[in-house]
Amino acid sequence: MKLIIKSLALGLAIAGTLSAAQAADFKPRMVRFGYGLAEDSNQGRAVRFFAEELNKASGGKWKVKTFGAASLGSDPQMQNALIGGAQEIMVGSTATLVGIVSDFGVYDLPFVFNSEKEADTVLDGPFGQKMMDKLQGKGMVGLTYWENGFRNLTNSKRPVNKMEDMAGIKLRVMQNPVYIDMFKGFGANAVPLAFSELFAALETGAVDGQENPVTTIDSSKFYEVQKYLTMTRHVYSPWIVTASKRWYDGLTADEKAALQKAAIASRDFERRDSRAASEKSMEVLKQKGMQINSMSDAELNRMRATTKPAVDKFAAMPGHAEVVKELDAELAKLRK
Ligand code: TF8
Repeated sequence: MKLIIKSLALGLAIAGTLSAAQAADFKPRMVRFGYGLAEDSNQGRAVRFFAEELNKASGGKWKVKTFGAASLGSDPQMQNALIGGAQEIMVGSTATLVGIVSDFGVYDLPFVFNSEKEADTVLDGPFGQKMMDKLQGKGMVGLTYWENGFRNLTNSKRPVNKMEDMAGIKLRVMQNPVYIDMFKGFGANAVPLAFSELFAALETGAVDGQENPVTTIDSSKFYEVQKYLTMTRHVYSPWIVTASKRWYDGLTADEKAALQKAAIASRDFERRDSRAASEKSMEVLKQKGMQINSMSDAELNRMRATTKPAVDKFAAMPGHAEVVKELDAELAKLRK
């Protein structure tokens, strides 16, 4: 008996010297982490970083598998898989969440953020957290925001130097009413479509154009099917990493803490990586033969004025006026 106790004590002493990861309360789990962009993209790199952090933190007990290029489905399909518990983690555009929590459309209001720094401060602060908390009642848990980036316009028809140049262009937009209203206001023919169908739609000419940050235009090889790029920066688009609430609720406290820690580390990695990639992508797009132009401030101001009905329409929906006011207040604090 004494011997058993002695060897138990010895066992515990050895366990004590093992890494914190092995001592922490992790259960063996298979975790599916899905995303929509190409594997070779800023999104893919950050997903792999996140997965690696979790695998390490769990001492190998978690097997986090990554699934790129919408192989688990488009953003809305993955959201439903999270809610139903058929998938554990995803990252996608906040804009595609409006079918679940319509308040998320606030981030898509045109020309809201002036800089990446403003976006970081608001998203990582109480406003961003409050928005994430709204997902809990719908079966999802918001973990962190990553940068997708300022969105710019591409098309295969003509250079867009002024708003009128968008007239009649069949433009793919995300499945989100703010984008549909905004681009209709600009005179384009806005067509909502899942990102996973976008390349084919551009290639076949089903649509003439689209809008996304330069990193995505590069990683999705849109330069193969788009000639003109206009630096409109009309919306700052965040990505959001979310988990299935059903799954999350079954995690141990140690697992939840590790998930949170890895989320923050991935955020810092992703933003640094995306910002560096953005500069490189501009060079790639030029080199691939895209014709790139900027828009004058006067023209951008004219566009902004044109979006007023779209903004008013969003604000008139239940609860939205309050959300817009809260975001404006956060931004006012930063700008004074
Ligand atoms: C879009 C978005 C996408 C993201 C990505 C699939 O245009 O910007 O790039 O939702 O996660 O649909």
